[in-house]
Amino acid sequence: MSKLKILEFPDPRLRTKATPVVAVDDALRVFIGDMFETMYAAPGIGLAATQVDLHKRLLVADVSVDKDQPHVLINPEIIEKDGVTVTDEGCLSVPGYYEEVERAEHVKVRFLDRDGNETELDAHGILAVCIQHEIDHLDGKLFVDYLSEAKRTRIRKKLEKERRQQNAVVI
Ligand code: GNR
Ligand code: NI
Repeated sequence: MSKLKILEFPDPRLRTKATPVVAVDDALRVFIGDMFETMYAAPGIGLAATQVDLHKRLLVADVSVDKDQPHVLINPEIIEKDGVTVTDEGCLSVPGYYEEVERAEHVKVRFLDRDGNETELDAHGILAVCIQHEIDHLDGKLFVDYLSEAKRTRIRKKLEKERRQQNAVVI
C-alpha cells in the first residue's frame, strides 16, 4: 500500500469532471487500498479519487469513531435526498479551513461496491454529508464554492501564500 499525494485548492486538476469506472478489477482494488491508507493517515472521513489525481468516479468514506466501517462507492448516483442539515465542513484539499455548508440530511445512493456489485445505501447525518461532499469532488466542485466569492478568494490567497512560503523553505 502507498500513501497518495492530495491535490490542494486552487489546483485546476480539482476542477476535472471524473468519468465512470468501466472495470472493477484488481488494479482498482489496489488503488482503493491506497485511498483508504491516504484518508486514514490524513486523517479524514472521506476521500474522492479526484483529490488524488485519478479522474474516475470513485470515493471512499469512513465516518466511524473506531475507523472500522469503510465504504467504497464506485459510480455513485444519488437517487433520493431529503431534509436539510448544516455542517461545519472541512476538506483535505482546503487544509485548515472550516465553514458551514447546507446539504440534504438523508441521501439514498446507488453504486457499485468493491466487488462490482450494484448496491444501495441509505445515509443520514455526517455520512450523508460526506457522500455529497465527495460526489461534488467527482464533479469538480469544492465546499468553498458554496461560500461567498469574497470568502473563497480570501481562502485561495492564504493557501497560495502558504504554498509560496513552503516552497521557499526547500530552496
Ligand atoms: O475529513 C473530512 N471531514 C469532513 C467534515 C465535514 C464535512 C465533510 C468532510 S470530508 C473531509 C475529507 C475530504 O476532504 N473529503 O473530500
Ligand atoms: Ni474534500
